[in-house]
Amino acid sequence: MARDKLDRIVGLAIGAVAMALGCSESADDSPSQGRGGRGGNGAMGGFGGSGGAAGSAANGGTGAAGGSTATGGTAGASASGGSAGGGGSDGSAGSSGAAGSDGSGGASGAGGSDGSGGASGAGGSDGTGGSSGTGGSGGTTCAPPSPGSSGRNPLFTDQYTADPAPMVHGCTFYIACGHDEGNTGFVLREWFVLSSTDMVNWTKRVGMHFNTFSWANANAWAGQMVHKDSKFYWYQPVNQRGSGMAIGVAVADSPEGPFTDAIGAPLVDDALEMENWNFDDPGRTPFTIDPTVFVDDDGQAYLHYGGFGRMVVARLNGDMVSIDGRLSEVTPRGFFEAPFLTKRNGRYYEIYAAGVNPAAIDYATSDSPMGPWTYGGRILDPLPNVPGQDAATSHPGIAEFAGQWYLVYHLSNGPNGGGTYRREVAVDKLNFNSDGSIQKVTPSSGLRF
Ligand code: FUB
Repeated sequence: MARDKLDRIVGLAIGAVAMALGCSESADDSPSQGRGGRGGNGAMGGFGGSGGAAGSAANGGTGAAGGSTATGGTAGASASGGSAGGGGSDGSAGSSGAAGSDGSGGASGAGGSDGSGGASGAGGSDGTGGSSGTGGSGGTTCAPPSPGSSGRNPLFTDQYTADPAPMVHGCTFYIACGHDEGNTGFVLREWFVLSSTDMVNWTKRVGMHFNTFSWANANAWAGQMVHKDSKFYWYQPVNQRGSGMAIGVAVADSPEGPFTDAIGAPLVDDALEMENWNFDDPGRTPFTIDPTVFVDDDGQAYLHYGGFGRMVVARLNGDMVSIDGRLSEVTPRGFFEAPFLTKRNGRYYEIYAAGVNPAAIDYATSDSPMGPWTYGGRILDPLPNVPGQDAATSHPGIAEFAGQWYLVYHLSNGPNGGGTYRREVAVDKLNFNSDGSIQKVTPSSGLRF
């Protein structure tokens, strides 16, 4: 069955991934700072995105709006007593809420900050003043890294880390990644969660093992964790026992876990793909690896995945653990594997490993999360080979934190031995041009602030 496809891929023996598969040592391996806060009484902090609407209770504002990346929450507009406005914006205090409509005075809204919820709205100013706000959904105003501080690349040298995917939640920058334990082939059995609140000091802990999925028996490859509705979903490619690579999803109440299998079966596997495309040969299906999930401003989530030059796109249902409709192949130019989907200023960005290994990092954009994609350019050149090592795979993700975008990727030629199967996660700043294009990144020895 799907093993045929794996064998076929191995047979191709192109690129380091194919080679790696062929010599596997073991049978066992709103980016935009979250969602916009809701208006009204919400006590939960928003984590960026668009500002939530302010409360608009008749008797006064009921709280500040959600935090936003760029814009404060909107003002209250109740007939009596405007509500507080002003979500915390990205890196700056939330703006004041404008006066409520109808002349009855809006309150000033304090900015949400640090996820602690918007401050109370003051009373309306016109007799019918609004009562105190009950705490808006907080904006996330995260402190930027300290000026003069510096980090180091790779982030860790005590263990090998690979396939990073960033997630900013609250004021913590998380990186979900794999744990390379191989030498002459891929051996990945567990995933790490790396985290930092200052981009300089990082912690590393095991987040999950592939055996969280009872139906899996190997290959804890490149996954991504996302947040939606107070749950954390970790989409992971693993080897499905008796079959080939498949994508599972685990869920937890915290990025720290504990994670449990959300379905008890794969979300996507060869069987689903064959049914989707009416294939009778699993060898015709796309390579079911490297899931990326993006939750859009309206709550709609999208799953992309794929490898060996074929990228699949699909909508997820609201439960985050089932596919809405059909899978489609909509592959950006040059795509090889490792897609990462995000959004900035209304434009969708697909960042991905491009070209047969050694891979570069390229990107494409679209006005739809389902594509089609317009090639954007190169972000990261293939890492230079080092004698005795190689730099085969590349694996990217990008996220914004405290007003700065970052590229996470892995080195294969790090200072710790390196090589295709001993990779090390690194972070560098990523900058956009005014037209939305992405500037190239030069790998550094560490972040400087
Ligand atoms: O780590 C195993 C595979 O290597 C990943 O799934 C790919 O993205 C490549 O990095």
